[in-house]
Amino acid sequence: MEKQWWKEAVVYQIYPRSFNDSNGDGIGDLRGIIEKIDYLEQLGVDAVWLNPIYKSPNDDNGYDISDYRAIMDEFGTMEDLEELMSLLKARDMKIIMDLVINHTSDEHYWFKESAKSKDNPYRDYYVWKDGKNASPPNNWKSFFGGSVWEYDKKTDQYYLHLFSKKQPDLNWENKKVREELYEMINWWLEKGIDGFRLDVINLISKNQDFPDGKEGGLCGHEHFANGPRVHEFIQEMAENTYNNYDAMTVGETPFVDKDEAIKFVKEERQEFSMIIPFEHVEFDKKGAWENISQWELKELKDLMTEWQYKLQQNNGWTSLYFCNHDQPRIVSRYGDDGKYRKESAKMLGTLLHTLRGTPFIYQGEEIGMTNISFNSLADFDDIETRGYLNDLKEKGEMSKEEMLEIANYRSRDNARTPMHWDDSKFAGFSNVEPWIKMNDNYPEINVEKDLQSEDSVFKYYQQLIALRKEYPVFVYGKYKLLLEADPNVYTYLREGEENNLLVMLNFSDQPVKIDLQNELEIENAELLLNNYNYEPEFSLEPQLKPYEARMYLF
Ligand code: TEU
Ligand code: CA
Repeated sequence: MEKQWWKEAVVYQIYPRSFNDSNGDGIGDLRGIIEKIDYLEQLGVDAVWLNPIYKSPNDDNGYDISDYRAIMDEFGTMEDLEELMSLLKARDMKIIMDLVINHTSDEHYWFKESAKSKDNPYRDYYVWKDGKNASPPNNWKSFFGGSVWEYDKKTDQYYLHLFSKKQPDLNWENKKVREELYEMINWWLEKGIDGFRLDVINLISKNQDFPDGKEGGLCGHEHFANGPRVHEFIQEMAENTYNNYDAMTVGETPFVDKDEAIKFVKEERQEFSMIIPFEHVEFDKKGAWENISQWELKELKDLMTEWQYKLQQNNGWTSLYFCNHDQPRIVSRYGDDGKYRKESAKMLGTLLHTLRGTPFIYQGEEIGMTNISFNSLADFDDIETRGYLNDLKEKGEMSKEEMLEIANYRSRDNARTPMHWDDSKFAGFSNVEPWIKMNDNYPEINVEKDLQSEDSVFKYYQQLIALRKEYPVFVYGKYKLLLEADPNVYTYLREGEENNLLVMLNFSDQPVKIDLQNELEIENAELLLNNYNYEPEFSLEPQLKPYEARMYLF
């Protein structure tokens, strides 16, 4: 396994809109991030990934870009970004930008031209099709609800948008489009960016027959996810852009299973450093957003394990995450956001930092922030949530209360409410009402309070990051599952050249005893870290407290 800086790094994800507002307009911004560089350094992270900060009408909070080479007005200026970059560099921190090239905004110059007429030179930059008997060209469904086709009266054709109708898909079949994008990517690399997180990058190649999709799941995905030319396009892009730099690339890839994943990340193929897998954040939906299903630890263990084995056998790397700006908060989803909030936050943090891959911490996770509980459907801001709620309303099978419960559990807004810095009004995020409702538990859960507490989640994350730097086994060790059948405890080894790491994670709110006598032949091991304030002696039959996490070295 080749050594790479991005394998050794811990990445901190910043959702700029909700991180820190420096100029009192209720919207987080670049200068707000600059103000918090000390905080990032204190945590010990090596890189930050910024969600899109480019010029955008914000139909999907920056994932609809109208100018790839300009900064969103609310976030500041190019000078602010350059300052942020040089300040990060001075502290040895890398900067990763979001790269959204499956689609643009409908307000991008290319699309505005494209929509003008059928013979406009930019027409083929996007996917335009005739309808079928006054209906859309096919039955594909958008990620945000409804059809992927929007009818345009002026030219009497439909354009394709896998996301909102203000996010038309670029036509990657067109070489000119690809060349324009590569030029733009190189422009950013030349500016000194250390890498990219490539948004829905496995959706760029569509089946050019545009056949109807099978019903069930997101209709049509078999024709637009991992399409016929996807690897050809990615390899062409890689060769012409980031592979000429020491860049980190993270491909965001919905609808990719572990076999498909290898094609994107097998080192020899030179496509991406790593991908963002989805199965472990989808398995509890059982196919539908509105399913609040019970899930079993066994399922999560099996999934993680299959991926870990597959990737290490095939010389491939992955990103590790349990939350981001599209997902609910981790303690509310995989842990306990009540009595054991801090214990479970630390237990999940342990999982994040000890699996094989590059950990991504999502802002607020390091203080154990929880899901929201909005009182009204009108409080939801996210375009995906509103899309799904619309579909549910149209079906008419659910009460408002049920829909509210689901949205509070599932909505992307859970991760998008402002960061809690202290217990002052608006949580130190801003001095005016923020762009989205606050999570009302900020007086109890905030950075200042966490840092003052005996059992700080932040300090535990700090320790995890420091340990990961100290022992190569965290990065390069081989993963091996132990006690496969145990329904409550996730136990595994990382086997390194110099030493081995043993991790035990109790996912239940009860004390649980495990028996490792048939798994391990050791008598002693050194406790590296645990999440309760005591030092458990090493034993092959340990009794774990609720949500206890322990790490031993031997
Ligand atoms: O997300 C793509 C994606 O797969 C999501 O739609 C995800 O499945 C869903 O949100 C889970 O609830 C990326 C970005 O991360 C997201 O914020 C954008 O809205 C989307 O692409 C379109 O650019
Ligand atoms: Ca601001």
